[in-house]
Amino acid sequence: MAIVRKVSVLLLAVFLMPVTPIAAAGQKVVVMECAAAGEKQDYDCVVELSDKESGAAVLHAEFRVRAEMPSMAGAHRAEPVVVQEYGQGRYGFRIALKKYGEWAITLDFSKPERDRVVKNMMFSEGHVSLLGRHVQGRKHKKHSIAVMVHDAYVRATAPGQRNAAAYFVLRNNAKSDVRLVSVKSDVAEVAEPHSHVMDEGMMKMRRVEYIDIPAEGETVLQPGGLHIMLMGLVKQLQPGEYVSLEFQFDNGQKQTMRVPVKMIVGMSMTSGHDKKKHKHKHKHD
Ligand SMILES: [Cu+2]
Repeated sequence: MAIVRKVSVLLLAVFLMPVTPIAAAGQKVVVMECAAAGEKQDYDCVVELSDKESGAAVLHAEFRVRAEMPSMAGAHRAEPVVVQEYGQGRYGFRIALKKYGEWAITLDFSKPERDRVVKNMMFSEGHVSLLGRHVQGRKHKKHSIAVMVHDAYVRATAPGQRNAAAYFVLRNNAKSDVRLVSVKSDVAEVAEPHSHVMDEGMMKMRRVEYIDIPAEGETVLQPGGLHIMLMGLVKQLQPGEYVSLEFQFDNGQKQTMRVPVKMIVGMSMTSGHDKKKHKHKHKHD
């Protein structure tokens, strides 16, 4: 159990509120930042885990997240949410709070060890602040998480298939537009952004140079629309596996994520693929 002392309500006029590290009962330091994710009371939170002694990032942790309002004695709860590993000790999740006010966010860890961390945070319109002790001297990384990647997955492939597609939601919490300029993957020779366009009554895929995410907005990559084409796969992608995707944004943000491979039923990945207009540097079949 983390010790959370209520000292003061910090109402800071920043959109992204960096939050103080709280040492868990285990061997790790947990830092959490949350930012409003849209019109509703949805919040995007990023958790950074590091080893208490060495400071090294804690990888492949597993935990569940739930939230409740301490003042309402169980009356207001947020559903447990899925946590996505971003790599480098960072994890993200979106939580839907139904009310503004003080919420206790509970992280229940099953890996690397059983552990529970509770953070009490004040969510009000446009602001998120920590209720608890303030640790001086921590370098605030206010813009480190301008863009958050959600619900990412890669489509599973059949044996011999050379291409796959990755889909996700890009949320931009910054007050200016951000551009996704490149993607790399450990399982593909080339990863490039594509869009689907209607051409002479046919749906075709086209390479695009970048993907824009509007200020305080979202861009959705989904089947039939924008996607990241993974070309020249080095192996078959099977459901349950993970691939690594590295994102580079034009604001300098770089992020590596472990993304699950999923079997997608329905529209074939290669449907409408215009091989003549698709100029790839490598051969693909
Ligand atoms: Cu494509």
